[in-house]
Amino acid sequence: MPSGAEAPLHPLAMKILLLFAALAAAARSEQLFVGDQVLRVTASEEEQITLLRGLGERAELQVDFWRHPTRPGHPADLRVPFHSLQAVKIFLESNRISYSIMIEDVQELLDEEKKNMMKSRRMERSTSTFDFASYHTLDEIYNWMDTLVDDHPSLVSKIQIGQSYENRPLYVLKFSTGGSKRPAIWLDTGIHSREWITQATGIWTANKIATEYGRDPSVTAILDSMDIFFEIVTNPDGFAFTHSSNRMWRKTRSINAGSSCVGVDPNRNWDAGFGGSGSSSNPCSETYHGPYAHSEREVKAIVDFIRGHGNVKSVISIHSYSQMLMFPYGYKTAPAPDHQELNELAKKAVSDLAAVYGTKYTYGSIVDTIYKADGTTIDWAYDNGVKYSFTFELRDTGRYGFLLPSTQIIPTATETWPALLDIMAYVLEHPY
Ligand code: 0X9
Ligand code: ZN
Repeated sequence: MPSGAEAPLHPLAMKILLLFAALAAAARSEQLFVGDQVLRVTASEEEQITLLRGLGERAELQVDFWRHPTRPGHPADLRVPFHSLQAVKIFLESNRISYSIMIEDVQELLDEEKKNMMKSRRMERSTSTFDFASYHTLDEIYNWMDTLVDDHPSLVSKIQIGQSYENRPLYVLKFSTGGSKRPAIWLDTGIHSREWITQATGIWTANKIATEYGRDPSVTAILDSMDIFFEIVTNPDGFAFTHSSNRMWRKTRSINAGSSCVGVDPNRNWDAGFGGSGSSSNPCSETYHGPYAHSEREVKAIVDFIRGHGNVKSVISIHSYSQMLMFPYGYKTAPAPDHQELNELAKKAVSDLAAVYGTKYTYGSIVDTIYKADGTTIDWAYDNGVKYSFTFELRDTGRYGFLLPSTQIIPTATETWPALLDIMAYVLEHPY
């Protein structure tokens, strides 16, 4: 066999492997999504939007809003469990709300995802290399971080900024060529655990930063004067849970007093318009803001780190999906004092992103581009003196949503890279 080539697995062997995986999943009480569909729903008038929001309030239906309804004509994506499909479809039809089926069977995509991870693991074992084109578990990612540090000891180090609710270490990769408290750029991926394309893009990007230093003049200039801090698995408890129990988990895993529902939305937990109408006070909601600002250890650790550092110039927080590049504010409609400048920079970044494969991003303030959202990372950063605060929503626009196939990891990371470089190079050239 030529080196690097994979022995093809016999179809029957693959079936048996999958069967074992399914049995193992059942034994671990992994949630299955057999027959669940993702519906793309487009309201044509304001009243229908109110009706759609009402669907989300009906706890028994367990509708999971992958993308929330915003304005008439703008689609919302709803994951509807098999048991409520009929009721939801009848509801939509009787209210003349048009919809189409984006994902026929969520479990089929999950099976495919599992199969690809198993394939990649065999490949990694035979070649002893890390597969950037595959999704990985928390342990695999944490191990990979050590490899990156080992391979680039004079550039990359690993620091721990705290512990998660379930006591997992919160690791940050530090890229630095020296100095102390140099101006810094903060990057985070995976604060919403189910947005797997973001952690995967984070891994590729961190590797790219390490390998391009000394080669790419732009990366070299950035790291000759600034440090980069990169938290790849920002919500490790949630991420571990997406692998072990529920692939669709978004929030943290903290226990809520007086409720059987678990978790806080870590992108509603920051002290920036905390607790307003762009978040929920219901612990069962996917946008639950938590009992108080920075209640989540995962959030507090970053707050303390950025405050303690004192010289962070840019915060870039990476989510999926929808293909957007946004800046403050999300909690209010008033434009940020730096709106024009941030808008120009976003415009350039999305144009350079599109130049790679033609992927189109929209851009603007959070509230103008997507919806009102209180207590988000970048609003907090901006209000705490970090002028260049941006947030990405990576691929796609809803064909696969949070279940983006791993074949799109490298293309997604590759096209995002010039946009990130634009922002970082701009920060370097515009000290403030
Ligand atoms: O609702 C959110 O937190 C973000 N969308 S997501 O599907 N990733 O959950 C939008 C809020 C503002 N955008 C970002 N901070 N990325
Ligand atoms: Zn998100």
